[in-house]
Amino acid sequence: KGKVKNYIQRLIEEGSVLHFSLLDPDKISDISKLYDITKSLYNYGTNAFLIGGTLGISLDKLNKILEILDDFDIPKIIFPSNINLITEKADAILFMSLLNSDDIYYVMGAQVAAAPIIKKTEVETLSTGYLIIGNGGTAAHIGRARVIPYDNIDLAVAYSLAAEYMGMNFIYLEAGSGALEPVKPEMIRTVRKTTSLKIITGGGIRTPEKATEIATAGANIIVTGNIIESDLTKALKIIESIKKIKISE
Ligand code: 1GP
Repeated sequence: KGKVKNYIQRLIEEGSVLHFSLLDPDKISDISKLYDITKSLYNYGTNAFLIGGTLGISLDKLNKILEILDDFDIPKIIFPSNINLITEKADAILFMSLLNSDDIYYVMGAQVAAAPIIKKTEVETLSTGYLIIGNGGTAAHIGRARVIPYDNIDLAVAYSLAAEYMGMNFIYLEAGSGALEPVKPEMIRTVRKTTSLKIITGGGIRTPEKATEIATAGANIIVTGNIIESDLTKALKIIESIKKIKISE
């Protein structure tokens, strides 16, 4: 119980910024290459695999991916877009509420439907407030998010504080997969200063420089997805740059 959360907590306490590799089942063009790709990510030190995406995902493909990842002793975490992506093959699930959605289904409905299913498995839940910033891409469209403008730090802080007061552990500041611009460092810095939530961020992070800037601003966990498929060497460089950072508090 609590294994994945403790693992994350320990690394953060040691002063590390974590990197999570997002594998979107719908975007993996050739599953036969997945083992080699994930092995490089693992060897470079990615801290966990996040598996999920908004469109075109089947439980079957998700399970196949999880079987391939079984060789690696880092957590495999489901990043769900809906209730159809729960499987006991994963170690944990980001149990998320899309805080800035106008649709109650994404705020609390899917969670209620999913809870009894999760209870029957050993899958650990990581309580996460999910906040969509900027353009927000497909996730914003499907999730009916009232997106937070990139510069509206006050709104991001207010939502994050609310998430903290409701007892959540993580806040995921999401710019949307493939976003032209990641979440701005200033927003991350301010959320970090004003709340005690662990910050996950992703969406549009494509260079080691951006990743470093975001990590030093105070993100605890950096997620990259698209770049793994489009330019693996770059993705590995991003991991390398994140590994170099040590935060002292
Ligand atoms: C999307 O935050 C993730 O949910 C990652 O985004 O695919 O743009 O890296 P990218």
